Amino acid sequence: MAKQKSDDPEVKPFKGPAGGWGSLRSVAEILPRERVSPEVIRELARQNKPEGFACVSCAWPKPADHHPAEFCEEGAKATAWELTSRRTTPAFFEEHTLSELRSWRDYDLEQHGRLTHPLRYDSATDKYVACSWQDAFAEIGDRLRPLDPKSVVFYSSGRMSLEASYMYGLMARMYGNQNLPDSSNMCHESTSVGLKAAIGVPVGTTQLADFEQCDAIFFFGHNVGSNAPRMLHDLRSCRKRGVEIITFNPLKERGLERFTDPQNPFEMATLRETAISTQYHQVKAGGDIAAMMGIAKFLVEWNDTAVANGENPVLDLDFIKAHTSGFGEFVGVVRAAEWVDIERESGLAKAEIEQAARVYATSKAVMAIYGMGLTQHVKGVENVRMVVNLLLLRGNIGRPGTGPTPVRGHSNVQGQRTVGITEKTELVPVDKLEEQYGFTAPREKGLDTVEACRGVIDGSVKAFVAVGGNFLRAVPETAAMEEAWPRLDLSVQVATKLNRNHLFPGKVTYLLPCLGRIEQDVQASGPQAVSVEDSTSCIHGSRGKAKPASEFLLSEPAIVAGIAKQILPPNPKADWDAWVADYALIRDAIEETYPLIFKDYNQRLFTPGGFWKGNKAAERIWQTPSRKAEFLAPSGLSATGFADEQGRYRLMTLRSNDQFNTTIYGYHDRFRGVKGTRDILFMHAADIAAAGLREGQIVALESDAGDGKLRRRDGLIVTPYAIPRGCLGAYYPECNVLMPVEHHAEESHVPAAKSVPVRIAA
Ligand SMILES: Nc1nc2c(c(=O)[nH]1)N[C@H]1C(S)=C(S)[C@@H](COP(=O)(O)OP(=O)(O)OC[C@H]3O[C@@H](n4cnc5c(=O)[nH]c(N)nc54)[C@H](O)[C@@H]3O)O[C@H]1N2
Ligand SMILES: Nc1nc2c(c(=O)[nH]1)N[C@H]1C(S)=C(S)[C@@H](COP(=O)(O)OP(=O)(O)OC[C@H]3O[C@@H](n4cnc5c(=O)[nH]c(N)nc54)[C@H](O)[C@@H]3O)O[C@H]1N2
Ligand SMILES: [Mo]
Repeated sequence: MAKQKSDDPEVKPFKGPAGGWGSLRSVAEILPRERVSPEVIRELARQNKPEGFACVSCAWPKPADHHPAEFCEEGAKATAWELTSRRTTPAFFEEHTLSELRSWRDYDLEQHGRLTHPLRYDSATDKYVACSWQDAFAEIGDRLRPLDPKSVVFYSSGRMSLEASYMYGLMARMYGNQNLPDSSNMCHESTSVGLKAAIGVPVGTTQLADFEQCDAIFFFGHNVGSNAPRMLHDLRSCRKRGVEIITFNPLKERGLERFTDPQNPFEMATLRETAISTQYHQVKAGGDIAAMMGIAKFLVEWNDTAVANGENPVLDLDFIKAHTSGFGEFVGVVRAAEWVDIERESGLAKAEIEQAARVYATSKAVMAIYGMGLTQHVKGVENVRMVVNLLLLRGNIGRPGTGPTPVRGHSNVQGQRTVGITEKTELVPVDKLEEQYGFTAPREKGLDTVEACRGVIDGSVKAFVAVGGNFLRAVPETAAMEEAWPRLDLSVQVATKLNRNHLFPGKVTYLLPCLGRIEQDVQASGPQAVSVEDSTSCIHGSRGKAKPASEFLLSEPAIVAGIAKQILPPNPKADWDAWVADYALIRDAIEETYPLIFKDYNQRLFTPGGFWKGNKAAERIWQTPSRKAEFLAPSGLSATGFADEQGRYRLMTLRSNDQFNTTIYGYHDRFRGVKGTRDILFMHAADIAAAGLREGQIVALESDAGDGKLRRRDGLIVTPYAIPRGCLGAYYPECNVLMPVEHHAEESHVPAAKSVPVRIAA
């Protein structure tokens, strides 16, 4: 087995741009590493194009007028990862016990290749053994039927198609629960909660066309160069038009600094770069509310002056009057905020904030783009609402070139929510489902990710079914979770590759291999297509054409149906077999449940650029209780949820440029200059000195949650880095062991992964 070398780690500033030759070189290295066939090259040409397949990496929209190659370095890695020629067969499991595999790194587990057979865990030998699909479904059914539905969790990770997601959510409700946590619970749930309360929709209001009409972009807490690189094309076009891009990020992320378009031969040949951010503010982790409060303070002040002088107001007072509520109270809070507090909490000087405010005040159309840097905080929902407050001040929602633009994570994470993967009754048309399928749907709120973790630890969760993802690795408190997992009566994991979650069996355990989205999915009626929803609410068809990794794989819809038929009484209205035979029938069922969003679903499936599901807030129709857009003042200036203390740091857990969530593609983080290791602790040079440490020293982090529980991560290399004082950076998921389950966003329960209170131990 090929183990990538992780010795000789090296950290040295990276001088190149995002994209550019480094990106092409990286793609050229991946393809041989995965030992891919020429087929992969063919598939890359179909990626993100009409009639092609929707990339399995990020959720950035796929434009109608696409580039010759509509994929990025990260998308190429994801495709190669799925189409690798490597295989993890039953013979592999004959040679390795789970105890042994638990000592392997995440990288080595997945790098071994695609799972090929359904597997059952045999506790006598501590090994997985091949089994038949029939036996697997039968025993899963036997175990699930007698359980109290409330004690069973149905997790999914956000790449499952709309079709499979709809079936999965329906199955859970017919079985008797809404315990449907998904990766969104760890990701943009703060957006879903915050935007819903403020503007009446749980999603962003913008589309790709808005990039052509904005004149400023405010960019918070998203690492575009690594995590949504195709957006760099949109940002670059904006810069060419002179759009101001004002970035707030504790780290200087290369993709936000400069970019060379690998698709542009002239730029590549001449090493031309486009500077992306026109202002770069290294805000403290958790300091965005304060920074935005500072901007709002300038705007209010300038508005006062303008109005007093009889000039045009700086705030859009007509919009505020006609469309919003809560303005007076919000402005009261803004006026009361003190500059010393704003500067301390944001880590930015008043003059710096003034620069940003000046651009905001003089721009006609502003978009606000953001990611995990805002959502994954104790006050993550307040962060999101503060973005809305800022936009509302100048009517920057519901006009061309304006609006909140959350950058979603997984390729269909937003879509899963659209078709019923949610623990919240109010997000699902339960009455409609009851009528359509003739059953009584549960109304009791289901378990989200944090509650599911609590349930696994306290033993109230008895069975866990996961379609995709790596729950045990992605969640907080990984040590306690791994310890508790074997107490489950049943653990079922549907996956494409072996990951750490699979190494922790329950009393009965199945590991079921499925087709990936790039692979051809042939059912009784012929080859099938599926669909996904992107970050801008556009729905795209996706057709896999690659040869499946093994003849024993089933599709996700087929696996969901296989379980559903075992645990539910026959119901002619939910014909699982007919759905699996022809996915167009699942889409008809989805259209019946959601007639407005999915009108003419099958006919519109392959609309170039996708078909838009619509957005009331974008039309300035506010589906809030007050029927207005809500100014909602934050409860304080810091998003961290804990007080600063001597020796306590704010740890941000980060993705590298060489991973997709818990999937580690490699040990380089090119843009941050890290080579050959992930055991890095990014720290300000002055903090290193003040703590009596030195560069390269190996230290441990301990959680400083104040609950008396020891959580520790050893072996981190102290690395001086341009990061605000008092803040630390280290990689996810290796540092999840430091995160208490209870350290989460207050209203959305998103684990607060961007400000974990820690101390440094020698
Ligand atoms: N290649 C690749 N693509 C991906 C993923 C991947 O792992 N690899 N993951 C996918 C998923 S599921 C998601 S959710 C997205 C994640 O994409 P991002 O939203 O970019 O998430 P992170 O990589 O966690 O990086 C968060 C960024 O926020 C900054 N940050 C941290 N704390 C703060 C703060 O308090 N304030 C501000 N202003 N900034 C802060 C960090 O420096 C970093 O630049 O990407 C998706 N796309
Ligand atoms: N500390 C910290 N924790 C975090 C975060 C953070 O920034 N910091 N980010 C959070 C976020 S934003 C997210 S979204 C979660 C991610 O949490 P998850 O979505 O649970 O994790 P992934 O790493 O995306 O899942 C990878 C696994 O999915 C399986 N897989 C891949 N493709 C397919 C497929 O087509 N079908 C099926 N069935 N399985 C497939 C593979 O077996 C692979 O091992 O992590 C969260 N956790
Ligand atoms: Mo995510």
